Amino acid sequence: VVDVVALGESMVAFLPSRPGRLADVPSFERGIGGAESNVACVLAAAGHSARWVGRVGDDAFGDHLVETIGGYGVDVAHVRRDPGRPTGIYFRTAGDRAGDAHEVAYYRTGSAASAMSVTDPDPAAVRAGRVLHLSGITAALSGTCLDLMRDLTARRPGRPLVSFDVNHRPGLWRGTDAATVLRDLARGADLVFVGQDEAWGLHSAEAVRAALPEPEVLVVKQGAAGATVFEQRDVTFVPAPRVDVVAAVGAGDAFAAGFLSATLRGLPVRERLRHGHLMAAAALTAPGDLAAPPAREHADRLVALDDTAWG
Ligand code: KDG
Repeated sequence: VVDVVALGESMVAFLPSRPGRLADVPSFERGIGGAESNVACVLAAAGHSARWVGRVGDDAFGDHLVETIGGYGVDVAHVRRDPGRPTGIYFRTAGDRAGDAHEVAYYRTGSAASAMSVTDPDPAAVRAGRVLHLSGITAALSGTCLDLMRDLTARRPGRPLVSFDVNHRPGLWRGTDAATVLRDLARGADLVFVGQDEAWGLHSAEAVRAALPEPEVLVVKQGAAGATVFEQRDVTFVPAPRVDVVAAVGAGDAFAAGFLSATLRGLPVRERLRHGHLMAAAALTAPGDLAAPPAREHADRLVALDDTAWG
């Protein structure tokens, strides 16, 4: 059994050669993006078996994604190739340093991934892991993708542990009530990650928990301050290490991967949070959507530092 299956759309990402408005950026460097495959890549780098399931076009960008994500050691055997639809791509600004504009331009309408449905990709391959990691991005891609998300978050006996990162991307949701859809999907998950800034206008972690009592484990990420976990009757806050942010994109995925890795290893909640923060710190201090994470032994040593080092 594979440790984690991550399902979602991956895209070729075009990263700006310099800061500034998208309209002014003269050239871009190719990278890869995709919240769920980012999680799979970080998990594979941390020594877990991870599978990414999705759809890409039968085109060069699809080749690049499959080869690059496969190169991280992620199982890509169940990624479908669609000869009739293109691989999604996106462009973004450097953003993220205080005062910079943050713009994202998606070219993914009608993409191969938007044709995902309850029967495609292979449902058996999707459900084959100990953990199935999903995100709210998929729900915004098309009606068939939303149906798939509803199917995968339906509570059924024998399903894998369902992990759901809310990942509200306003640019994908024009005209639709994202808040209600995302909250309903989160209700069906066992483990939920949500940023305080995307948490339905609620202003405290406790208020988020009150609005979302169903998931066994709820992680509320409070930006640079840290994150709070609600699990049974316990509430645990762990501060995040202070870092100089180079690019925030991908930090949430890295956090989820660190937390999931520690969960798979059966570690206590404080360590799960620290592993999340540590992987996020690695992503925050690198320009792309995906940073090389610290190796497991290295991460374990950093997590074991005493409270004074962790602030
Ligand atoms: O979490 C990072 C992702 O947002 C990025 O890699 C691109 O998947 C992406 C999206 O849909 O925004």
